[in-house]
Amino acid sequence: MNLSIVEYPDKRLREKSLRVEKFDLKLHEILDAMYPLMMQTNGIGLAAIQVGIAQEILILNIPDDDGEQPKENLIEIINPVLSNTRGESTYQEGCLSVPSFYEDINRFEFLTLNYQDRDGNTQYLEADGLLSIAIQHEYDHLLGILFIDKLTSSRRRKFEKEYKKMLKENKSPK
Ligand code: QAP
Ligand code: CO
Repeated sequence: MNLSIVEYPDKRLREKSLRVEKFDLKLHEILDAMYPLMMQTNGIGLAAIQVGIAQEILILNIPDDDGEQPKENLIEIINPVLSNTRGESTYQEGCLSVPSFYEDINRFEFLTLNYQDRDGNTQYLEADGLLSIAIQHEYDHLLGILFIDKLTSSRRRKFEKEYKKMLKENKSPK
């Protein structure tokens, strides 16, 4: 499967993802194609809608303290349900679908997550720190929400203007 990253302002990023019903080979092929794409593009998290697939699938690979991202750190999350959110934290986020733009975003500090793995088994995790932030960021993708939606309206307008200008300049022939 040859996947590529869907970039803002592509409307597909606004779609709501649907629950996965079948834990079949097709699902495994999607997951197996998402992982190398995320690693090649220097990502730590990727939702299926970012490759144009509107299903509740996301993968995370949070680096260790030494910055390494061994495959053991990979978490595959299907049909997530977020709960017990508490606390507050701010982190400078980015997104593979909004390349080269980073901004401080407020999120919950802690959360718990019920989800399914690639075989349909029920899983549960508790998260804080970067894992918690990454889960919230990717979970938003399933709802068609981007991190830039969380900027104040004035900062958002500034972003729209600058980002569209940047795209235009990058795309124009020399
Ligand atoms: C979401 O984001 C996230 O602009 C994952 O040029 C962000 O992997 C989770 C990336 C912050 C937690 C904290 C962005 C790569 C990767 C870029 C990413 C870029 C190259 C973003
Ligand atoms: Co993102």
